Amino acid sequence: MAKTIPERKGPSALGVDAELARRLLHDMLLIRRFEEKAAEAYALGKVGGFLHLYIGEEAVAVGATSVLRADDYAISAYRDHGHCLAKGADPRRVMAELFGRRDGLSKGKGGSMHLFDRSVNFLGGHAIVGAHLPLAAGAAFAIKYEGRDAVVVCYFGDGAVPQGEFHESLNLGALWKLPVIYLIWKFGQTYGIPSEKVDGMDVLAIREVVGRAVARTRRDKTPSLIEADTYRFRGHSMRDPAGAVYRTKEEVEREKQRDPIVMLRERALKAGILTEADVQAIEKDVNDRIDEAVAFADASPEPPDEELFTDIYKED
Ligand SMILES: Cc1ncc(C[n+]2csc(CCOP(=O)(O)OP(=O)(O)O)c2C)c(N)n1
Repeated sequence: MAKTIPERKGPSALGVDAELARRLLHDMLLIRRFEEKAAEAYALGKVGGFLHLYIGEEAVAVGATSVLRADDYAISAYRDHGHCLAKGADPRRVMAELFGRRDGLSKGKGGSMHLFDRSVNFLGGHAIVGAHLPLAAGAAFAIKYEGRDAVVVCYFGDGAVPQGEFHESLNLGALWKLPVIYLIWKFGQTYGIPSEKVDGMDVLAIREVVGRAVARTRRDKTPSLIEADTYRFRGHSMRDPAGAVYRTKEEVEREKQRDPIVMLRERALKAGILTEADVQAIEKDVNDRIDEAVAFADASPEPPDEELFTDIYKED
């Protein structure tokens, strides 16, 4: 059997064989070396204007492109060399563009931030933060209008998130069901404030992340943004008690494997922090209190009609 790289934990179900591993490594290295050379050329005065490097972030472009087809599209911001090369542009023509030469992808008229290669469906390099998000939606709309099944991958940094285009484009994408994947290369903060993503099903991870944010917010008087990745087991409301109107029962059952209560219980038992007897005592205590709450509510009388006109915060 062919050797495979063990899969990382996570949602990916893709196997990685030697050929794919070679391709991924090759494409990432190509971008890395290309940019090292571009930086050198810049220092030598061969590249005019701006030059934003992508070094260290190659995995995003290469990993994403590796699951695209040739008829799919990519569009990016000004940090675009990696996305353009990964999509298959000729490195010679990309370098020539950086140098402002006639054989460049945009005939030397665009430079580093304005690469464009129709032959590989790379829709640009865009210098204005957030400006290409609606273009991605537009390209996706065209695909849908023409009845094709291609997709658009739109890369951008988290700096675009506070821009109106971000909200407008994602909203239109959702409403019109456009085939576009918005991929944020997150480097630091979202909305210009400290932000973190956390597994919302892991109570200990949430303690850690929120604990950090509370300390920072208290100390620096700055807002924080936390994205807790969760899964609600029940429906939107009791109109959908089974929670299966917009998702399948199988999906819900699968996600229940991540039940935060079960996970904490198992971890605590495994680590010997709690015993079975402790867990049973907790369960009994909780059940008693809930039974008591129901009995209390059952025993409480209906409010009299005159209560309709009283202020609950006023002293009797
Ligand atoms: C509308 C707009 N405002 C400001 C700028 C100036 N600008 C260039 S890069 C940049 C930061 C963008 O950060 P981010 O999107 O997170 O990408 P990163 O550079 O970190 O990869 C800004 C504000 C711009 N190009 N466009």
